[in-house]
Amino acid sequence: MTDAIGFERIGDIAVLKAQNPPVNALGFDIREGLLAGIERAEKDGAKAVLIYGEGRTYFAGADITEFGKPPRGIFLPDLCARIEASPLIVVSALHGTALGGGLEVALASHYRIAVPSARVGLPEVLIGVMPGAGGTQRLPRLIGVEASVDVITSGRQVGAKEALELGILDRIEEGEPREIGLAYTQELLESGATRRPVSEMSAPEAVDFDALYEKVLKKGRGLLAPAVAVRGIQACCELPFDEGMKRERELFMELMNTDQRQGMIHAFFSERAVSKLPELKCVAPRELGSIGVIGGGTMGAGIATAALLSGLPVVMLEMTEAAAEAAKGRITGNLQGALKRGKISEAQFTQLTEEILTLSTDYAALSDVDLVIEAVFEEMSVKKVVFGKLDEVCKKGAILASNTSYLDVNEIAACTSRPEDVIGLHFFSPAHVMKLLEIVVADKTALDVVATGFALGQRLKKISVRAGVCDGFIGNRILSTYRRAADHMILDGASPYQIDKALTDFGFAMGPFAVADLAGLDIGWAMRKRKRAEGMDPRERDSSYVDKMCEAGNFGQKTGKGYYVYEAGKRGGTPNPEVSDLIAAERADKGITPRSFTDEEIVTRYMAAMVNEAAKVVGEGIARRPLDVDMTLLFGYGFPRYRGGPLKWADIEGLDKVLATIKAGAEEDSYFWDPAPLLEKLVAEGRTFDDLNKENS
Ligand code: 3H9
Repeated sequence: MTDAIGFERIGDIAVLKAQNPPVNALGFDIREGLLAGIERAEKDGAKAVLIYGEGRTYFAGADITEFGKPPRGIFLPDLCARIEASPLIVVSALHGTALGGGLEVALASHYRIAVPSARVGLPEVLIGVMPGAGGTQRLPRLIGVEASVDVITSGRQVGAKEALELGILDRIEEGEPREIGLAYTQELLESGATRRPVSEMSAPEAVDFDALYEKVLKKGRGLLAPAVAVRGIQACCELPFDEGMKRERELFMELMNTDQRQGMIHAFFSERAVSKLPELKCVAPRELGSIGVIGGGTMGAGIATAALLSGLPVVMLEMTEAAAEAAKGRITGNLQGALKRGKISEAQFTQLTEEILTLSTDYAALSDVDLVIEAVFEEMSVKKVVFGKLDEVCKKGAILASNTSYLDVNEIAACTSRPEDVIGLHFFSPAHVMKLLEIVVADKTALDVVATGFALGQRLKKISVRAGVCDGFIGNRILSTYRRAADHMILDGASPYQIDKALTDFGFAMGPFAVADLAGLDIGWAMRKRKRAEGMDPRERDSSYVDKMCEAGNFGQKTGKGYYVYEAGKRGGTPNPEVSDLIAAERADKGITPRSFTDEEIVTRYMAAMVNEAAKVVGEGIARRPLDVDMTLLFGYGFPRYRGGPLKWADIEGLDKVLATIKAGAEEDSYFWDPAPLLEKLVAEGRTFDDLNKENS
């Protein structure tokens, strides 16, 4: 027996205790330990076996770190079959999260009891695979096709109460898993209960699985795993149990061999690794009892909403009483949305809006807060005035943060007498919804201030990424390059609609031109004016057709017209025919003969531009690791999760291939200028971005 499973004999019951922290993942040692435990219980003459987990949870699933490595020891599906086939009564007592292979072990047990706080689920599709140890064969036998399709294709966690109602659990009891499990097993033995293998239950009636497959495939927006899992459930209905298990294995292995599985697992581990910085290991964050927000526009109100939802008292500062009222209206509107969706109760709504939110027009109101986030107009001179005032009124040790999306945080810090307390906290709009938070560390920012930024991010349930100071930090800097690639392809002959379609087919939530309409075309217009005033590189290709749209008052969604025309009450828009005319006129003006682009060429160029800039961002230390870039794009820019992020995509695509695209285009177009030295180095050394992640984590 391995140490991962403890064995104890209590009367007629053999107790198998999983002890593989932190989540009792079903790795080699646990699988072998369970097998040995069952065999020993049978040899020892026990009448029943109780399986439970020590620490915070029952088994949270197969050990994902073993995926892609040579198999060792007993396969999980065979272990489940062995547990179910035991002549003893096998009971599982669940607490924490019984997920994936964990729930599959529980389903192979003959009876299941859980504490009320336990959650169960088959979240395999969320890491790009599907249940592979009988989940698609046993669950439908217990709870039917409809409920199984819901649980398996969503990957959601089901609370104990619902699991009991569905029939996944047999009983819920307050207490420790060991104690409630022992009492239940004893009761079963005394009542003369017999083994109850789920595999011997009859399978549910088949439904129209082809239609269901198509429906789930469409809903997955490119993610294959949920739809493939439907085929597993189909096998449950149409084949004998053993045949169904074989089919499940084939489908599982099909998914294991996909790039999507690699992308999803990269995302799973990276979103956990991203906020773990070696330099913060022993650094305690400063106290965070309340925060101030300056500016109650969409961004400031969103930040305040996020803070309030986490229970943090907020002081919102505005310039006038009327502006403060308007800010309160925005925050209240956001919180009403949370109330409607059941995220908060009426009582909480009242508490958040009436008790822990303060509005003021006087800087003195910020004198006692622990951290202030400025979300005022994006102009250095305005920011400097604000930080000068904060320096005067804020208490010693208070953190002064800017929500700037591209301005120099060092310059902002330098206008205070306490640059070590200054940091960038770049939220994404709407800030109470978007998960990304860039934590911009300036030259003099103190480590405990950085740690506090991460603590705030965790409290607000954000994915926090450390970024260095440069124009646009990680995300917006890379965005400006791949946006330029798209703009230049338009000048050369592609249409915005073809580009948007090619990129949404690739998996982006939205194409760049639909995004521009959503953000407001006036933002890019202002940026272009600024760049032109500062003087552009003469080799760079400016385009002005969008300016003409803006001059006519068309700013995208907010005015009803931009690249697309929007009708009130309808989702999405239809292509605006005026845009094609404006583009054609500009090409004619510039003497460009338009050429055609394939969708594949569009994606290749767009992605190569993104990867090249991303590699520069990592090479310059603006992002510490490739995974920091990947998580930025995933959580702030609609990058498809199943591709893992741009640098994971590049690893899978082949860095030499991506570099060749960049080099081929370097003469021709500015978004490919200067192949990133880091990319060239990795290709020369035959290494990948993932190798860098491993070296730096
Ligand atoms: C499966 O079961 C396939 C089978 O059907 C068929 C097989 C043949 N493996 O998230 P946390 C690590 S597929 C390895 O921070 P929380 C995690 O990386 C699996 N490691 O805690 C982290 O490490 P570190 C189906 C795992 O309390 C640490 O544990 N199951 C695994 O916020 C703590 O995790 C799933 O997909 C794993 N399975 O959340 C469940 N799980 O400290 C995936 C976690 O070094 N897991 N780790 O950063 C989760 O959803 C959450 O981790 C859980 C706990 C809800 C369990």
